[in-house]
Amino acid sequence: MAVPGSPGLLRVLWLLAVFGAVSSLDSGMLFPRESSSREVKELSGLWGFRADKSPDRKQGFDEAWYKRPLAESGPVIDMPVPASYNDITQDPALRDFIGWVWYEREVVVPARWIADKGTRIVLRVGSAHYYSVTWVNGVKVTEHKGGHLPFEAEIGSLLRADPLTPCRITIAVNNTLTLDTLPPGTIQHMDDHTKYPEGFFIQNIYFDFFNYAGIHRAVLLYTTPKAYVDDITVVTDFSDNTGLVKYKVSVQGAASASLKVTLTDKDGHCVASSSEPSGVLTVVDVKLWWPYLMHENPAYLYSLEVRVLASNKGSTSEDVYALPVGIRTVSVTSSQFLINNKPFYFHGVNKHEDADIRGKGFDWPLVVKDFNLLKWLGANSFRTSHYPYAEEILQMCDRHGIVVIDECPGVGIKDIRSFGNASLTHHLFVMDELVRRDKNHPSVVMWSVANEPAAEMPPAEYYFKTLIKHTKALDPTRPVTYITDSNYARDKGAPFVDVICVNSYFSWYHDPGHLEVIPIQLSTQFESWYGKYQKPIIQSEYGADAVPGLHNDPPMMFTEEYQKAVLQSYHRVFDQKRKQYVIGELIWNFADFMTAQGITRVVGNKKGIFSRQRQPKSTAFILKERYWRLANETGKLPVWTKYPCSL
Ligand code: GCB
Repeated sequence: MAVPGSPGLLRVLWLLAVFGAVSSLDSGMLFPRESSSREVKELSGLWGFRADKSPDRKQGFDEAWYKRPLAESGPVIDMPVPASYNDITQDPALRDFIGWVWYEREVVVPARWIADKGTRIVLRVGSAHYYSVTWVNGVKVTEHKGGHLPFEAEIGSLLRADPLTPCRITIAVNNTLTLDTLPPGTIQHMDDHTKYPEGFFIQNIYFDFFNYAGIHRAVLLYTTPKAYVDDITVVTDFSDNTGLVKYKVSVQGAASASLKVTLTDKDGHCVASSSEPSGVLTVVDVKLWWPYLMHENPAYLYSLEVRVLASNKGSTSEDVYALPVGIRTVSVTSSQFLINNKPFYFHGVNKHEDADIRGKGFDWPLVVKDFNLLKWLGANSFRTSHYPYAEEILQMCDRHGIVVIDECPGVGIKDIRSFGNASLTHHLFVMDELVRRDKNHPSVVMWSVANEPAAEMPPAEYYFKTLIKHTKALDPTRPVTYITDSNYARDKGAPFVDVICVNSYFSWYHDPGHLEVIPIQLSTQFESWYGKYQKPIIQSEYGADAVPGLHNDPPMMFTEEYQKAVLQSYHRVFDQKRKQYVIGELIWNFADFMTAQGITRVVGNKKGIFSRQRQPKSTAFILKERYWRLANETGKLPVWTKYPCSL
């Protein structure tokens, strides 16, 4: 975290000190961007698809479906990528499928990519849920455990070995969750044949969203020269009017290389440059990155262009990569969250990547619609409940000034066996992957390592101490938290977090129907947590289900009136406590979303203030009114907001 108020030299020393830690991840995962030296070919569209419905789900591996075109080993259907496969067909068995599914696509690779041996050709999968194995022309190129995060493989030499064969990409994806996956789950076989058919089994999950599966984000081929920018890490700070951009560039594949690093402002003017692979760039008259509604000119981004000129055996090549950079600091006191040394109050939402038909598949129209709704609402922040969102979404946050609590998929850690070594090792690895991917986003201000784990269990203490320490070592510039729903006195991990994030559902899961308990229970909640830890608190979830269009007055559960009354009751308490140590409120949820079927869910969770189709319920207007009032009180509205019709 930044050290508010320290003098310039100390700041540079501090930046140098934290930097070793931030850059300790050994290989990069830069977002693929086109440049004069890089090309990107998106493989979105229709892929061939088959679910392996064999009893043990292993037929595809036993018969090596990846060796030949998929259509030669059985029937194949069209499957859009990116999309979850679950809601695409009319087949309930595919909607609820557990096990391996197979995707295949033949790609025409530009001949010049193949011909030029100085070109690296990289296959990248934005995310596939949960476990994936990838082959190119029948040769395995990579395996990856975990949804929500990208993975890639260099496939140039493979393609060049047989340049006349078309490039056939096969990806097998398995959505089975076990005790040491993130999120965890268990498979339960039902062997009582008086009750269940032969081979019947279910996937138990301990989280409240549909376990959508498939290839959820874009699959790409991209190129770089042989000598390329593998990673860039940026940490920013400022002192008075001077911005500091500490950077480190890692280059791969070059025997010798020279480098040019240029920081340009929005108008394309160079504001600082260097020819060193690491250093601190100084920006005079810095324009800081501010959150939406905190400044008249929010989300200011510079561009850090890195050029690598390499020579290899007499030939030279150049690689160019441009990274958007927002200069800002984040820090936490015992009662405040500071961005650029000014108190920041989170008035935002929790979201899901979730929509009709496409499930968790990335979809630009949905992303842009959601950002328009966030801005309309006057929300300045969201939490990526309960897993990392697509990088394109974080880029939108950088560009629009929406502040992000970036959460890893540590949701539903409820079974004591999920606190074991295998789970912890995987959890630490996922944090490595997440920090490596998202470390340079100015919008990301805090890491959340988990949601509502069974934090009262004895092993939780070691587990969270280790996990939080590890995350802070990866990135000492951002606070770390996890989201709790346990009691302040029993929570074993709370001593290690920087900010207390509490979820509570008074008058819903407890004392259902009794709105009158909210003021007292919520005040007690805040006072107990603050009394014990003296750390700032975010109400990281609160809300109530409302079936859109269902009304009753006096309010009854599941009606829009009840949802409204719950929110208003919470808000009254927030208004008392935000003057003290409550630093934010995030509604559960932005929009209705799909869940597993169950007796408490009527075609999904209905705690959205928007329907799943993004239409407002009455509460959206309540929240809009509140968020704009909060923004008026705590921030500075951008000039264009004076003309509300432009929203
Ligand atoms: C929670 C969970 C969230 C659920 C929500 C609910 O505490 O964090 O994943 O969807 O409650 O509506 O039950």
